[in-house]
Amino acid sequence: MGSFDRVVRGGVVVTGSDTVRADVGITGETITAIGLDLATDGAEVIDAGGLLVLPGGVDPHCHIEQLDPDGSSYEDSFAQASAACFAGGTTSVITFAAQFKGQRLGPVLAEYHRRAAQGMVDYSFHQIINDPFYAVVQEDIPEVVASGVRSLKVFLTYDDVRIDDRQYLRVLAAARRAGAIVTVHAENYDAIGWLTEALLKAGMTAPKYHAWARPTVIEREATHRAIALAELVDQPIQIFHVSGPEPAHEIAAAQDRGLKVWGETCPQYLVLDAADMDRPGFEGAKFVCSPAPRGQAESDGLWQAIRAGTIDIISSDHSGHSFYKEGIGKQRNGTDAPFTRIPNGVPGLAARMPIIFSEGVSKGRIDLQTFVRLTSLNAAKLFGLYPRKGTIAPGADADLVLWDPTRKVTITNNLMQHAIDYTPYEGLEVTGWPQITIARGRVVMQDGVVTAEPGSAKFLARGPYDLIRPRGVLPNGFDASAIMI
Ligand code: DUC
Ligand code: ZN
Ligand code: ZN
Repeated sequence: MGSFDRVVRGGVVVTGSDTVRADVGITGETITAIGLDLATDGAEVIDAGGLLVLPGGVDPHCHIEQLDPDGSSYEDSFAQASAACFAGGTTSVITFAAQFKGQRLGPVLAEYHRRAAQGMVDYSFHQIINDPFYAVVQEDIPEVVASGVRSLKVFLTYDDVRIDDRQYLRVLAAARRAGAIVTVHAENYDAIGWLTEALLKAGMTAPKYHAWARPTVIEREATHRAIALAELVDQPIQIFHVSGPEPAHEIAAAQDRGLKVWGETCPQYLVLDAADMDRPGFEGAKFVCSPAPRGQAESDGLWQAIRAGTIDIISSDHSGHSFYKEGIGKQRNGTDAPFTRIPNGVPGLAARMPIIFSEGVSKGRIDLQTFVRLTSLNAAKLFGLYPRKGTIAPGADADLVLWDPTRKVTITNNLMQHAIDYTPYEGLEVTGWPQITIARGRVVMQDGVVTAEPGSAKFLARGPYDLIRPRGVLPNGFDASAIMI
């Protein structure tokens, strides 16, 4: 009897730092060896000849079964979303537990745990803070963080969920005390409101005006402010879904000054365009998300920011709203709805890695190691999942994706395996496709067939880690966060 349960044999192993020809030995749920010609006696051999062996993807920003204030939820169940993840090579997600006004966090988080445990993909949460009242800040945030949810998410815009600058400061301070990172949706609430009112008064209500209501400048301003206030509190933050070079420059400037500020972008800002929202009829609603997709110059600028390392994570921001179903999803308010009443977001769990591989590696914009850093390693590091996730190393979870770098695929919705009835990437041709996904040692997807058992997901509790420790640099050396609740 050999020492491995499974051996992935004959592939090219890629991590965030290396590309080597090697076998991977798996014992139980764990990688136990990497080397040439590992003994295979008694082991199941998984042939990786001609394939790349990559760490399973980590998607650190996706909305799954998220509840709306009216009690309805985003369409994908955790089980369906897990299938979509595995189909696209992703084996871990960080999704959201959403607090609404007046709610304590304990029961909110418990409900999302209950839901997520029914899926197959390993998960953690960002705790959304919509209402940082005293008990939430004083008692709940420390408890949530101690339970392993080591990131808080805030919106600086959206009517029902935004927090103002003073509230943002309270959340930053609470995160600093508890040892969590804060992730930020950065757009200027009042400027969007002002522009929106003008557009509606002028009768400009079609989906394409969604982009007019939130031009880049309002994202740049909010990014600048989010960073400045985080500097004031000395609290590490990540700016979510950066849509172009202007907000990316704000992040680069902060990084140049040594601040702990990170940025992510998403495939929609690399391959979609504001013009997509101007398709005939209601079709443009398929592409309505926030920030809005922009144009070629912005996606070129984003690739530059990615190559420079300013943007070091690409998430999906998967937000499933079907397009064709009457009365729900994008049609919730009818097909004549003004842009203000179209649910925001695009689905993308399964499309994320193939699009980034194709647009990045296959088109020569980035190398293989950068692809791994963008799609798994950096998210695992920033959010405290490393080295269990995000790499191929002895002791890491055996989460692997066996990737065919030459396979050409035209993206269609049936390949996405989500509950949503469309993909904004329909018809996009990609080179490079996941052939086998292995999650904690089990083959969970082969040739598009997902075989994982619902209920096999594990919660990924995240303990304290150095990367998100505050720098200890405060204006005047005065730590207001130690005083202000
Ligand atoms: N924007 C978000 O901030 N979240 C979900 C979807 C979207 O478009
Ligand atoms: Zn957002
Ligand atoms: Zn989001």
